[in-house]
Amino acid sequence: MGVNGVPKGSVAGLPTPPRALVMGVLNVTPDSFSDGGLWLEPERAIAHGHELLAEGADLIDVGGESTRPGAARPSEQEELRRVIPVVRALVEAGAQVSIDTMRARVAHEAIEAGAVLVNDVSGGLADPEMLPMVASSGVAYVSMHWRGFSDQMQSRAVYDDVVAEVIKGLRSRAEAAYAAGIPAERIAIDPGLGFAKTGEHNWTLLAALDRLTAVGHPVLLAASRKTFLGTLLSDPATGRPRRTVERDDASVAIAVLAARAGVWCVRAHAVRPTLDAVKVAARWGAEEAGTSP
Ligand code: PMM
Repeated sequence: MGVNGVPKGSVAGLPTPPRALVMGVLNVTPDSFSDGGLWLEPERAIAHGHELLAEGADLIDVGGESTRPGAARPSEQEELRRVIPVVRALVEAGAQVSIDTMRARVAHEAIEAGAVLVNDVSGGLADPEMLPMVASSGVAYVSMHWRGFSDQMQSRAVYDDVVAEVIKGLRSRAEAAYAAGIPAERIAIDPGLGFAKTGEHNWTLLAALDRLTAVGHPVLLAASRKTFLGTLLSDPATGRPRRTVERDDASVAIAVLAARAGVWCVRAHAVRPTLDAVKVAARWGAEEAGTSP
């Protein structure tokens, strides 16, 4: 585990504050599970991106494909139409933009528009062109643990030992990334909470974050507003899951615990409270370590 509250590792080419980074979520989709449809028009998406930037997001993660369980894929043309104007406008506004895509062509055009990070939830498995394209572009890469597209992933949530199998999968995809020419210092890993994982699997992985940070790449964690939090917070009277937009306090709690465990970056819908929380975790850890300002 890293020093409490201080991220374990950094990714070449990205900001390095002495705390976990906060990646703001900007889904330009009709159907993402928490904010789908809200920012589908480019102007609205750009305006929301400006809000995330003003709240202090270190990175803004622009995505045009919903990965909610069961979601259908948009065409490549449609994905490009959704994301490229948004990436361009936010880069012009001074943001560090991450492109959340499984398609090499979308990633390539986003990089041309100024994106500095490719966030590939398939770890390079969905598009054989992705790893070589990222290698030649020189940007940073997030490789997430993945077991297939959204229409099939829930049936693949079967593990004997979820932590060991996720770590094995992440190591094997990191090796594929090195083999394609992406330098190790540009790669972060992500256990992919909710992707071919039940809520129980997610909690098991969270409790084992120290084993993930020991793999040797900075760890990104994306728990914000996910279904397992809705289940945890379900109404005791009706059993109904907590609504997505009312899961931010729990998401912030996860962010602070993840920061304590040495996670490099947390992906969040509610940027301002998440940033406050990781600052608290870092200050607290510095006090413990005797390195406070
Ligand atoms: N989850 C979603 C989208 N992109 N990217 C990474 N690296 N890790 C994730 O777990 C992840 C992701 C789905 O959540 P959303 O609908 O709130 O964007």
